[in-house]
Order: sequence, then C-alpha cells, then structure tokens
Amino acid sequence: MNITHIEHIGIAVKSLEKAIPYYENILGLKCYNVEEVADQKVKTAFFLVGQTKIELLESTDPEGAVGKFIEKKGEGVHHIAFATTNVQDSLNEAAEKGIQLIDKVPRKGAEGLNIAFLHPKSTLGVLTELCEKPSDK
Ligand code: CMX
Repeated sequence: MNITHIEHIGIAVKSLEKAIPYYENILGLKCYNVEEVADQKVKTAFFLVGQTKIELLESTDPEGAVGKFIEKKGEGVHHIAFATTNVQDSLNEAAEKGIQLIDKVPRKGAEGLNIAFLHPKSTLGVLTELCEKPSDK
C-alpha cells in the first residue's frame, strides 16, 4: 500500500472550545488550524506531534458520521489516518483483497488532502482513512 506514516489520529469531541484547552494547556501542544469541512459535517482543529497530527472533530450535524458516533459511543478516538503515496492505488489494492470501501474514489478532506475511508466492519473495528497530499503525485 505504500503507507509512509500515520498522518493523523481523529478524535471526536463534543466541543472544540472545551477540548482545545486540554491539548494546549495540559499537553502543551499548539492548535495551528481550525477548519470546517462542510462535506464531512465537522469542524476540525489540528495539533502537530512530530510528523503526526491530532485532528479534533466536532460535529456540525447530528446525522453526520461524527454526530452519530458521539451519540452512540461518546467522545473518543474516531479514526486513524495513514498517509499513502497514492490513495486510489491503495483503495484498489484494499478492494482486491476484500476490504469494504466507504469511498471508491478519493475526495477532498481537511487541509486539502485527498482522502478515502475503509469501513470499520472490515478493518477490525478501526475506521481507517487513507490520505495523500495532492503534491505527492
Ligand atoms: N469507528 C468504529 N466503528 C464505527 C465508527 C468508527 N468511527 N463509526 C461507526 N462505527 C460502527 C458503529 O458502531 C456501527 O456498529 P454496529 O453495527 O456494531 O452498531 C456501524 O459502524 C454502523 O454505524 P452507524 O452509526 O449506523 O453509522 P453508518 O453506518 O451510517 O456510518 C460509517 C458508519 C463508518 C460508514 C460512517 O461513519 C462513515 O462513512 N465514516 C467515514 C467518514 C467520516 O467518518 N467522516 C468524519 C471525519 C472527517 C474528517 O476526518 O475530516
């Protein structure tokens, strides 16, 4: 699949306003970007830890993926995102190996990345995102 590193860990929170101070004041990280991703029905906040980001996710719609997740499971780790050199190739490979895809083709995610998700029912319960910087191609 050509996975290079963990791009980010997505964490569902009820409120960015309440969650950001924990990451800044207790963990000592700096929130460097807050961005709404309308397509995904979330508002996101990013922190950099080495090469990996923490992405906090606040739902903007109770019927969205994060809204439903918080309603069912509460706050917590929502997904892991792996950086790959080519998301479409990785999706094709996963599909060939019998993994259920949520996205058959990449779409635009936060920070301009090309992203796609694998279904948690075929990835041992972990919602898995594959992502790629457009310039990586
Ligand atoms: N991790 C693990 N399991 C999850 C999950 C998650 N994040 N979200 C849902 N599930 C499980 C549920 O617990 C449920 O399991 P059971 O059937 O055993 O109860 C099952 O998946 C179905 O869940 P659901 O609440 O009925 O939700 P849907 O089937 O409508 O959608 C999913 C589930 C994964 C297809 C949907 O959340 C999705 O498309 N996710 C990808 C997009 C996304 O998460 N976007 C937000 C982040 C965007 C960003 O990072 O910018």
